[in-house]
Amino acid sequence: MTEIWFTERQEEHSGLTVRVRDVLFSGKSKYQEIQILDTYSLGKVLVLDNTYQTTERDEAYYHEALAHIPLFTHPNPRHVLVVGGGDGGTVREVLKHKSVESVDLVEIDEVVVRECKKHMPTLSKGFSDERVSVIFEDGAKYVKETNKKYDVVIVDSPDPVGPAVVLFEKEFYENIKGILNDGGLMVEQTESPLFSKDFVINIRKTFSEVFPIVRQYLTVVYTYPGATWSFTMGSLKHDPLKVDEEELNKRFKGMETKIYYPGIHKAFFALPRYIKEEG
Ligand code: AG3
Repeated sequence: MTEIWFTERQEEHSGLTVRVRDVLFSGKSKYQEIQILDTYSLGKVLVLDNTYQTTERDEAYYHEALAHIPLFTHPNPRHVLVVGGGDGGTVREVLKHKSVESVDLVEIDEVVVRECKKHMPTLSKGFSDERVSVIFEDGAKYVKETNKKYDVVIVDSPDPVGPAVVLFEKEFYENIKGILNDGGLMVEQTESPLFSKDFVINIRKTFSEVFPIVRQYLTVVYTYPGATWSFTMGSLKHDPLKVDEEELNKRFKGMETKIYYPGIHKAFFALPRYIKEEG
């Protein structure tokens, strides 16, 4: 029998390859090529424009870091905006917080949401929660034009190529700052420090031009380039390194997670020397 293998070329001379059991969806939307693959070793996998977006096997390392670090840094997150993240993994984690009253997900591509609802229910199950509204729009345009305000904004973006480049620019962060409530904060996935060291350092500088408190933290995602993955947080008031662990323990009680627990919160912010702030 012919074997099917999928490779994401992650650098010029290397990539990550996985054996495919079945192609559950393959198509082209207005915005991108979309594949949902059933694989032998990673479970179901969402691929956009030939890059791994999320896999059942390692998605918790990414989505829990992206959602719980900002939500537990904010003392009482009630209104949350998620930009991107059409697979639903981030929304699923946000909904675990009892304080959260509304989650708006702004995703440009309806087809991603439709197909993930169909094929990846372990990620997309949160979409049926009544606190969630899905808005199909360009995220950069939404944050510029909306009159709504949020406590926490989470940017679950793709790589900074093509139309996604604007999601990594100062103007975008200024617009997000403009829709934050007092004491609000934002976080964005900011790529691989191993493969894109200068990008990670530069994005920290861009955030610093907009937010008084800027912190970066890391997780591990086997299928992303370099496997070490960074996030950047911009905050108006609350510092993730000053959270009160006892307070977090109270809020965390009964929450089901794979990676996150209050005792690990500050440890996420330990950075290796090559990307650490000088001084
Ligand atoms: N968004 C970030 C994916 C970046 C992966 N890059 C790559 N494979 N080259 C993931 C969305 C998950 N909700």
